[in-house]
Amino acid sequence: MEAGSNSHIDKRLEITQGDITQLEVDAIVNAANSSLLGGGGVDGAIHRAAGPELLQFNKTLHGCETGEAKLSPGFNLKAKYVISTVGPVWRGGNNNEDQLLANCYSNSLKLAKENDISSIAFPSISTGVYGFPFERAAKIALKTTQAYLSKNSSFGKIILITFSTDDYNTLTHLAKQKL
Ligand code: AR6
Repeated sequence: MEAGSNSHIDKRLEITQGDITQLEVDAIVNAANSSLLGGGGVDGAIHRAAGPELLQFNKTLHGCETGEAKLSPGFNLKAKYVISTVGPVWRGGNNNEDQLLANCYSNSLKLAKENDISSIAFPSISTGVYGFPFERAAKIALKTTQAYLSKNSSFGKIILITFSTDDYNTLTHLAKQKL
């Protein structure tokens, strides 16, 4: 699949490939660490694109627990908001990683709803530095977001964005299967 591909799984769930910092949505989700003060990967990219005000603002949030989510303005991003969530570090799969990852998606969506956000983009939380196997994480992302959309008929759109083409192909393949 070429860069810039995208697929609509249903009218309100889109899978795409690229850089989350470029998306024009109400909120982009950051795969942060518990300090909320920046890092590498998608976190570093979001802080660079949002500008130093994001770090200054996040200092007022006093961190975030694994599976929880916190809201910040988008500053220089096209997105109005950044929702930071902290994914679980993969420790073999028997340490509540699946539930904690599902919580990242559902708590981010809960925060979105509370703040009149109706379009949101998620990166593949925990699947980089934190080592969560991509396919297992992708199934959780699909299941949680699809369940949310089916219960929230007025929510606008969820985008799942992957950075690599391989991840994009895996995610679209899984999305076409019945989970
Ligand atoms: N747009 C979309 N996805 C991206 C981008 C981007 N610009 N950059 C990377 N990804 P990671 P984690 C993908 O490591 O595993 C940070 O240092 C990447 O290919 O960013 O949750 C934090 O501060 C991968 O699929 O997040 C934490 O310390 C996915 O984003 C720690 O890493 C997540 O990879 C969090 O680790």
